[in-house]
Amino acid sequence: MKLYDSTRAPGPRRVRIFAAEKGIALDLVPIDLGKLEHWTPEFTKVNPWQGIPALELDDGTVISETVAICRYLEALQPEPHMFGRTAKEQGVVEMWNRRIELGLFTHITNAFRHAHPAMAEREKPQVAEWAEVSRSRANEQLAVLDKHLADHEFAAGSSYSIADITLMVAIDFMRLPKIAMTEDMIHLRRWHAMVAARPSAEA
Ligand SMILES: N[C@@H](CCC(=O)N[C@@H](CS)C(=O)NCC(=O)O)C(=O)O
Repeated sequence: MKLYDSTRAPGPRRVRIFAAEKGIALDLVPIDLGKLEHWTPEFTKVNPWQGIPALELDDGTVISETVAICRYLEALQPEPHMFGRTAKEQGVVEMWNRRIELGLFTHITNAFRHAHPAMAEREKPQVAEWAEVSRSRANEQLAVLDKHLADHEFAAGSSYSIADITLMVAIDFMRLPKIAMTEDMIHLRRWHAMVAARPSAEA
């Protein structure tokens, strides 16, 4: 299995961490987004959506979309469960993963994409106001998540899951648009230190 990857992009990092938690080895194929390698005709054949991550299976099938790739890996190797085991766990993990991806991660990436000069070529048009709105939405969500983590060890349910990966990668990516956890977000900080200490965080 080949993972089209970039060490700088948050999406592929989610997949690398997910695979590392399961002990699944992936052949990494670097794609340089800065050089627009994802816009080349060769890569467009791999993924017409021109984004990474994309996972190419040995039979040539390509699965793109971060969560779809993670679901495929989960089906291939269910242990350790990262999308929940019981119906209730699966519902809770899905809820938090979507809340974090749609409610936080997307705002963080838009705060970066719509403001940073390095993204001008790739995000047309860049809308500065959109970046500012995204930044304030992200800050609101961080406060909500801090409250949630006051009485929850993990982002979703009682064990580590894809929701923790999505949240950690989103928070680590905040350094680019210069968004930060405030000092008083002690629960989010406690949780972040815990998940960042897992060996998979280095993947
Ligand atoms: N919905 C897709 C989004 C894929 C995506 O946008 N990936 C980013 C990197 S994290 C990318 O390839 N961006 C291309 C660009 O910035 O031009 C997913 O969840 O995998």
